[in-house]
Amino acid sequence: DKPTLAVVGATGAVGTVMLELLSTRQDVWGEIRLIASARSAGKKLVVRGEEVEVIALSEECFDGVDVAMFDVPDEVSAHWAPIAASKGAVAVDNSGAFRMDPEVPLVVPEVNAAAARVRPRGIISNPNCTTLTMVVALGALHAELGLKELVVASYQAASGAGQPGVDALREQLGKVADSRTLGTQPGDVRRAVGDFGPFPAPLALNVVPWAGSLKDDGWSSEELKVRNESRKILGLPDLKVHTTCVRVPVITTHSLAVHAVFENEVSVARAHEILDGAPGVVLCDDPENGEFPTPADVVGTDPTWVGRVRRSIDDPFALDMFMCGDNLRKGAALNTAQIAEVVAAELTERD
Ligand code: 11C
Repeated sequence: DKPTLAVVGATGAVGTVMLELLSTRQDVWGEIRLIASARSAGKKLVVRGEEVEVIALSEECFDGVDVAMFDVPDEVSAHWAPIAASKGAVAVDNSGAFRMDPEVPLVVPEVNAAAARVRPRGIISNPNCTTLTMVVALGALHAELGLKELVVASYQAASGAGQPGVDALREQLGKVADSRTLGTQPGDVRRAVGDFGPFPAPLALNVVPWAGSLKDDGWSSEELKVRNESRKILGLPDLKVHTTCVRVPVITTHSLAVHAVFENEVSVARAHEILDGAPGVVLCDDPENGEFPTPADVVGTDPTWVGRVRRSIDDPFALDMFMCGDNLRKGAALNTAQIAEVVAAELTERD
């Protein structure tokens, strides 16, 4: 029998993309059970071309479930993922609740699929979308060249802050679109926009050097996640990572400027060769013809796109690159689905 899948958070921004994905990927699942808060119970959603009624989250929801995906806030996952695991399901969690727990593997199938097999708590974590925008390409480069240090600046889309982020950006863009003067005087955009939504400054006609919550010494939670999660996924606990996370007025698809220092001398030709052959990566690097990834072109696609690959002028051991990835697909729903499929294959193999 094919394994039973539960999708917890089926009605949210990531859940919606998940249902689309499950309808297009190879069908490894028997029953797919859709779970959400009591408010959404009774709604009918389409998955694999069939209408399925959403049921309210409860302990009984997990009866007979083999794999339970969680696309919900940290506190909801923190409470419910262990309950799903205690009922025999493997929980695949897209929140930040368990990522740095040493007893929970943090998995990106192209990089460390085997880690998914060792899960003492019955929980597997899915990384943060900003980490996921670079780690597949960096994993491929690391395997050949040995990664030593990263300097990263992110350009993060509004949908990283969920539907309220997207709504706020669209509303702000509406307020500034017709003006021929806004953006020329200090504070004029701030006053015109009024409500910043989930962002600490206007996002329309602006960039905002902030994502997440304030942590020690002025770091944002997002910057610490990029550092700590990259170290764990790549198995490099001492990797030096310097990150600045920035929000930009893009709806969906995160981008990163990455300076990566390696153990070995690098060349653009060798980097191209590695990236071109790496599963889950598309090399798009022909600046002479104006070809490089941009979020507007990458949105809605699965791979990590890499372009602007240059050898550092001042360090023959370092590359500078630009990467884009859809934060709702590989950054969230797709990687979660891929992990769940790795588990499904393991369960099927065992039977
Ligand atoms: C953002 N990356 O763009 C965040 C959203 O740890 O899963 C995802 C937060 C997380 O704001």
